[in-house]
Amino acid sequence: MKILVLNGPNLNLLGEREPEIYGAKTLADIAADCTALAGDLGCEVSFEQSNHEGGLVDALHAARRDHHGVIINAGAYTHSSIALRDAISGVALPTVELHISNTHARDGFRHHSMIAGVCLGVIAGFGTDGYTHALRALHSHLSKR
Ligand code: CA2
Repeated sequence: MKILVLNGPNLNLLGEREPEIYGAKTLADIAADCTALAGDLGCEVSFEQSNHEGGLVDALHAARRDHHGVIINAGAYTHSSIALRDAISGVALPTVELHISNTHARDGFRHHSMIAGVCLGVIAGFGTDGYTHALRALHSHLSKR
């Protein structure tokens, strides 16, 4: 079982800015946490980050070939990208939408997700621990299929 953890715009800055919202961990720290958990669960994870909408679409298309599921923190594209919604729906891999912050407790423009309707489920508000929560949830889902 192979799972892609895909991160969108500005998430490469994790651990450097706004720790009060996004915590102190870097994307590399999160990748290490997920890799350790994947070892325990007996699955494999790969990680990608892009600041570009098309880069995220390309990564989803590539995942179709050899991955079984996706965890996506699409960053601000969550709230705007029909292209990303179409890619998630088109690739048809079980996908978990993940947010570090509780987007519903923030600005009104963060309350709507363009992608939630084509995702298996949504995890938001648990800080960077949300990545391992999402991995457990997706692994459990895929194990039942
Ligand atoms: O809570 C999340 O995970 C978000 O997806 C983060 C996005 C935001 O646009 C979404 O509404 C919710 C923003 C990511 C920005 O990441 C930064 C990390 C460190 C410093 C500055 C930005």
